Amino acid sequence: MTPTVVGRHAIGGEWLAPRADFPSANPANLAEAVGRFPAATPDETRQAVQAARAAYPAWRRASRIHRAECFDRLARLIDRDTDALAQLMARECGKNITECRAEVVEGLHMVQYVFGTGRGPVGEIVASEITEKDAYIRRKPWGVVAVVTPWNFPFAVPLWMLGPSLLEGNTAVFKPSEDTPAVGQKIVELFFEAGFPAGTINLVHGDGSAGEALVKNPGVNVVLFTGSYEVGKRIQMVSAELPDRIVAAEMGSKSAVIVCDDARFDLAVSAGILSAFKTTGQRCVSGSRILVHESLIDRYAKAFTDVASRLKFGDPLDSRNFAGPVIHQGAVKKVLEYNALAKKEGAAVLLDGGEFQPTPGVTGCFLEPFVYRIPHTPTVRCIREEVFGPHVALIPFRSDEDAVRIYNDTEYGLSMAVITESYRRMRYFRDECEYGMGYVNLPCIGAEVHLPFGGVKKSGNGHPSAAGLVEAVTHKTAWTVNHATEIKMAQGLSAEI
Ligand code: UN1
Repeated sequence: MTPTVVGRHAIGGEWLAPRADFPSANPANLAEAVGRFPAATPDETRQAVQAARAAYPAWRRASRIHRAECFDRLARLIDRDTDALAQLMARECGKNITECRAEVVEGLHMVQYVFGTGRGPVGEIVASEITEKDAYIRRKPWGVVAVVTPWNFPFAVPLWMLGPSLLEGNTAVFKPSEDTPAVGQKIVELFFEAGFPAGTINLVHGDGSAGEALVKNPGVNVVLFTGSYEVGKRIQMVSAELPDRIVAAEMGSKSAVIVCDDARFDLAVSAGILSAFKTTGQRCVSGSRILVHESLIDRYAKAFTDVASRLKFGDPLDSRNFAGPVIHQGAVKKVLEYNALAKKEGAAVLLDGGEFQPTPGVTGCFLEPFVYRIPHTPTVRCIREEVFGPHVALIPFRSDEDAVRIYNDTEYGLSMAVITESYRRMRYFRDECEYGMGYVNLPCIGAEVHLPFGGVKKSGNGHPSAAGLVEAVTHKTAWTVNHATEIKMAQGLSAEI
């Protein structure tokens, strides 16, 4: 029996275990508590922000290369602990162990990227109107960054955010999802072991109310958030009251794969399956809509349904399974409600996924895939709203213009894939679809950390995460130096007194 994790906040370099307020359950076996965690009181959250503020001046002044070297040590620790981290993640968020390992690697890549870029430029030198003047654009940190992260990528997404934030000289208060607090706590343990100074990274556990107290604290300069549109909107509204608050939000999606009539058929089926069902459809980029040219849709529907019906959903620790459960019983209920809605809205059901238990005597949050076909030009809710589970619509289209119109007809715009052999088509979809990440002849999932990650419309507010986050966690300053012995002004302004 694996020991249960004792939940602790980390404030100013101290570990505090004030109470055990809530459990973190294993979604594949609800009887198993992965750990018990304290929910931060408003006072504890305030102390965490104060600790981050207190640590900020010294951390900002430290050499950027020194800060980067802390990430080098962190990378070695992640590499050392890959298996243990993947196991903990599989138990706490239910993702298959193979995906958990890939996620640890994704987090490691971010840390390595941050270490590498630590020796890179911090700004640029630009021209000046005055011969004797040098002009620089330099990036400076904002101060304290709040990192509020989801359960579906409990390791990589926090590192996407903490990496660029701390490298640039900010300090952080991290609130992991209340569904994956043990993985969040483990991240902070590794930062401490890597030698990040006390207070540079602080941890508070809790649900939305801890998050709300954190976001309302005026001592926080930047909020980095990945999660639902509703929470992201609330963070932006609260932040609008604060004069120098930056919010970088990456929110929901209704991502899609577009299968053109010239597609390589087997590749198109694999791209659809991986987009829809990896992580049990619980990536923010999951492709819950597969748009298929009408000339192919009957054949595609048959092949897709055939593969989907054979996917094995089961124990996350068994690498032979394709994917695991959904995160909790609330998610089971939500997906089943959307399955029912699709039926009510006239969908032709191809696979009627319901609840099931792969292991006799063990209760987990398992769902079979739900696959349905919807008629042309639909206006139904089930293909516009985010479901976050193994629920996918196959939708026919007649022309490239028609596919773009259907693709763009949601309030989201995160990721899309087009399956085609034509470079002209590829370019047309690239320019006309609304998205942050676009893929050709690939699934609409699987980004790499050195690329910007984010979306448009209800999917994001224009500040991508991963490598793109440097834009949100720093501000640009202009710095001009006169090398003449008298003053010379720009715009021909007289310096005579
Ligand atoms: C998420 O979907 O919440 O692009 C993050 C991907 C992963 C990250 C997903 N690298 O699928």
